[in-house]
Amino acid sequence: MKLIQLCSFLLYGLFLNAHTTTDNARCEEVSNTCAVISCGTHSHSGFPGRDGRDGKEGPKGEKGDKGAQGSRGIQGPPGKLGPPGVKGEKGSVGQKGEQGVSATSEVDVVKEQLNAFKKELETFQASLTKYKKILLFHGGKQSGDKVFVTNGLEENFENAQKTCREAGGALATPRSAAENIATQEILHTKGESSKAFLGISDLQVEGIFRYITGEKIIFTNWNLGEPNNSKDNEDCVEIQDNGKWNDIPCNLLRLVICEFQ
Ligand code: GN1
Ligand code: CA
Ligand code: CA
Repeated sequence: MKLIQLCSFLLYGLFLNAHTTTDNARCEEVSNTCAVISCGTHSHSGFPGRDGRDGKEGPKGEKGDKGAQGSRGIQGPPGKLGPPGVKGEKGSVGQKGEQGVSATSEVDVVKEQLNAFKKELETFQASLTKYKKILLFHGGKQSGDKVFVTNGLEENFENAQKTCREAGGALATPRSAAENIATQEILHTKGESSKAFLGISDLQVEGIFRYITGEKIIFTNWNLGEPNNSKDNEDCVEIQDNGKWNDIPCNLLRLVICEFQ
């Protein structure tokens, strides 16, 4: 505002002195400061005015050319493992190894072990034969590998079974006519009409007799009309002095005959 006021003031002064002075210096002085001033009289052309103000900002220019490559950035993290490379060439032959243990000496070691085992087995068989002889000496009867023997006592089925198991054997279980005869011969050593339990019962399923091991029986020697499950209470089996079998109640007392093999 002050500059405009000054210009207006000076223009007014020029207008008053325009016809009285020939010196244009003052006009020139003023025109150096004001935007548009026409100096001099109407009959003479004045000094050229000053340049105008800057125009409005022009429209956005076209995209410039691609700049020069920037400086190298810092190293990134390591990438994923690449695919396996091409197989390399075959290496040179290695050094000769130490001499191995000969195959024949290994066989010899096994042979020695086998011979030692055979000797142990022979010793064991000898002692078994010895104990079987002792059983036979005590009234035992042999059939095949089995030896049947009694302790001379009468017990119920459960206790008779337990007695034989604790002695390392099992309740007499004849699986053939020969074994049945051997069992019958034990009875004869205890006098007439003696009877003994066998290791057979139908305790699990009525009417289906099985060995106490759970297997189905493969040999029977039932008396005529047996087993009859008399009074619906006969699940154990006795062998009578004639060698025949009869089902009886398990709580009755019978001679204990065990088998060892
Ligand atoms: C005996 O006593 P009785 O007849 O009910 C036997 C049964 C025989 C039956 C044969 C405990 O029964 O096992 O099947 O004779 N009972 C006993 O006649 O020995
Ligand atoms: Ca029965
Ligand atoms: Ca019966």
